[in-house]
Amino acid sequence: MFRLTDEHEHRFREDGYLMVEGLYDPEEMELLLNVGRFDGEKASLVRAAEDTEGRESKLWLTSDTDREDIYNAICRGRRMVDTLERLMGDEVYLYHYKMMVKEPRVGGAWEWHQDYGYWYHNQALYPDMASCYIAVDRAHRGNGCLQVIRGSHRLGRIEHGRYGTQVGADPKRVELALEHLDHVYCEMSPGTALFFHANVLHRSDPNESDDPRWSLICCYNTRHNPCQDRPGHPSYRPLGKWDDGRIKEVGRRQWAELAATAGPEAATAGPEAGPGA
Ligand SMILES: O=C(O)CCC(=O)C(=O)O
Repeated sequence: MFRLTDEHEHRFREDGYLMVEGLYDPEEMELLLNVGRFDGEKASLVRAAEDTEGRESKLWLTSDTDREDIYNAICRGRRMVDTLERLMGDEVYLYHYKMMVKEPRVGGAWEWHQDYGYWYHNQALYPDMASCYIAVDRAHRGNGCLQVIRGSHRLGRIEHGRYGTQVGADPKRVELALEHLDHVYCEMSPGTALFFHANVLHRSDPNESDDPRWSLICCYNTRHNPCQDRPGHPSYRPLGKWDDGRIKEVGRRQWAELAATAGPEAATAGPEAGPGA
């Protein structure tokens, strides 16, 4: 069971991120991957995001907190929420969560940006927001793992503009940051989580490998931070915490229901079908 220490808090304050290996166990990630792959309802929300070379990543995004599903069990779980509340020094609520899928040889890149570079335009008053990137399957350099600039959350908000098809941080400021700060590739095995501050500069390369890259990114705002109330980017609403045991309890039930209606492919899904296994 993960326990946040003073040293973890110190690292998060200094680096702007904290990687926790094995925050989620193999069964939790296998359930999440299987549910994600066969979830027809979420499939109807999927949109493609194009990079500057025309390569497409797929993603769905929602702020739904009403359903009893594995996504909510993770986003509301104490392991996640208690950790973020300590790192951010306040009560947090769910801003949204999204599944990001980079398919083999197809999934595209994300340009350098800060999440607050976007959320600032939702009238979020402070950058006191953070996310947790969960590696659902293995993320490595070849399939476009997340990259961060260590300590870049202390640079303040950088101007963002449209560069090609994506909105990204001013490339001159990024270049300057890279002259002085470390560029870190976050290679992660399934179940590893990366907590990161909304002002951390991050990006990722396209997926040039035969391995898919699935990740669930859960994004939170702090209670003291007012913002516009928009679909997918809500203002404060209390987030009831769930016990972490519900991830497996709800996930097993959801997967059993999906597998029963999903056809023969689902019957072979399991550890050996998971690309990260
Ligand atoms: O999934 C990725 O590689 C990048 C995602 C990202 O930067 C974001 O959602 O803000």
